[in-house]
Amino acid sequence: MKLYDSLRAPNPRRVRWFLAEKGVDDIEIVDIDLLKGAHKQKSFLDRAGAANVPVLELDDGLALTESIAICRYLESLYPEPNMFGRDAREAAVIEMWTRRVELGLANPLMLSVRHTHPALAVLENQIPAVAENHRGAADRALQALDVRLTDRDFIAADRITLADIILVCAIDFARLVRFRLPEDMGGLRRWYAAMSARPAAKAGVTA
Ligand SMILES: N[C@@H](CCC(=O)N[C@@H](CS)C(=O)NCC(=O)O)C(=O)O
Repeated sequence: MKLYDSLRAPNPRRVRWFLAEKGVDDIEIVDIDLLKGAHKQKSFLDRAGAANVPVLELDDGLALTESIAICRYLESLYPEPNMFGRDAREAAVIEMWTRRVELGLANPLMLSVRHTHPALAVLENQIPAVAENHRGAADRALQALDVRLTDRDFIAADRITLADIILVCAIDFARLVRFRLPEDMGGLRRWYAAMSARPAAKAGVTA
């Protein structure tokens, strides 16, 4: 297997973090320079079928894109520690929170960065109003998550799951545009400090 990755990009980092939690370190990593357009080259597109990362290329040539699909496949290969749910009920709750975090927060935050940060102008036709609109949506979603985390250590279960990984990667990416968790969001700030202290937090970031 090969994992096509890009340092500093939030979606590949989800996969790197997920693998680190599972102690998997023997998958070949191929760095793709997004800012130089390496993902738009024919050789990459022929292989991956989509101009984005992460891509997990299996030994039979199948290219999996979408970070959540990749993590689900990796969970089947490396089931412990479990991060997608041990039974139907738990899996449904984890999926519910994973989608809430992805759609309500990670996607809006990512768009607010892409439409703002000067270095990302090569990837995005930047429209300041889009950034502002999505930033507002992200702020509202953060409030709900802060309430959820008031008396919990993790978003969806009694242990780290993909929902936590998606959220922390989104928050860290938004630091590029000086995003910080508001001082009064005690639940989220406590959770964020604990997530950032995990050894896996170093996965997929530059030194
Ligand atoms: N929903 C996809 C999103 C993948 C994605 O947008 N990746 C970004 C990097 S974080 C990318 O490759 N962008 C290339 C571009 O914008 O041209 C996933 O979760 O894997």
